[in-house]
Amino acid sequence: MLASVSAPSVSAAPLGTSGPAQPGASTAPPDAQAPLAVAPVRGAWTLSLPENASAHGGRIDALLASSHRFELALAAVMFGWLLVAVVRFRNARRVSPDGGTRRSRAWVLGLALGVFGVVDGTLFLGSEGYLRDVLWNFRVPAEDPRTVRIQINAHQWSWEARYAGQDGAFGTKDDVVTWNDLRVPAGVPVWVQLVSTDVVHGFSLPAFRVKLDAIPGRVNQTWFQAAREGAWEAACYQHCGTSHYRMRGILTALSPEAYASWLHEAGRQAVQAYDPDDAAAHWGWVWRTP
Ligand SMILES: [Cu+2]
Repeated sequence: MLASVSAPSVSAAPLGTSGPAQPGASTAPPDAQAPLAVAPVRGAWTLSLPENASAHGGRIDALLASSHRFELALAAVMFGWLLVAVVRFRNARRVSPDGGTRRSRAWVLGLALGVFGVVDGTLFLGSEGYLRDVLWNFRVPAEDPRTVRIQINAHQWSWEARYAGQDGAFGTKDDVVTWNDLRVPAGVPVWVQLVSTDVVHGFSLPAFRVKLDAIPGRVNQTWFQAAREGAWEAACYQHCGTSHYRMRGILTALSPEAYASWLHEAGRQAVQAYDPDDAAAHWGWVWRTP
């Protein structure tokens, strides 16, 4: 997979101990009996996609929309033809097919190939463009000096996130660690590297059209960019045990200034609370660019 790098030394320790205290962030392991971090969305039944909060999510939505338009058009043509055939030949006695003429077979083959070329060709080109420009294009977060890097450690049943802090280096005293609480600046690339310490989890940001497997023993990565400020769900989409349904967090996109001041204060408190003997708090890996 292009979207992943092999795991260097992932020293994610056994979990269950809290990291350093952060201001305004969930830093303690979630209590299994506590209310959900994010209230379930109770809205009217809808067939539409979740709102799009990503700078690039519109391209995924456009692909889905064109796929649906093709499906609708093909279904309309096929059902229409079926209806015509049933009505027009309702009194026909002959039931065995004659295989058609050469000409009719050529028509069928040509039509099938034409439909395949147009429908699958459009989807292929759209997908390929998205992979090239966005999903696999790590040059964007790598070359943008504002990029926020986050290491996420998935485990039963929460998301533990690590920020490099003010010094920009992971594995130092000012690393900021949060639980089920992702904070990012709006309008800035966010580069996520993801591991799991137990079973396979699925990191999902529905409003950002982001899905990424968290697999024990390897580091997967993706990037996205919040189009605006707000708060959205971060969910696990891979059934991962009895409390899978509780494995939810919240992603908050702040203004760049609010994000910077949060990180500054959280890093300051992390330095104060740093405990060199708390082995469980010192997970992480060397950030590598593919
Ligand atoms: Cu999970």
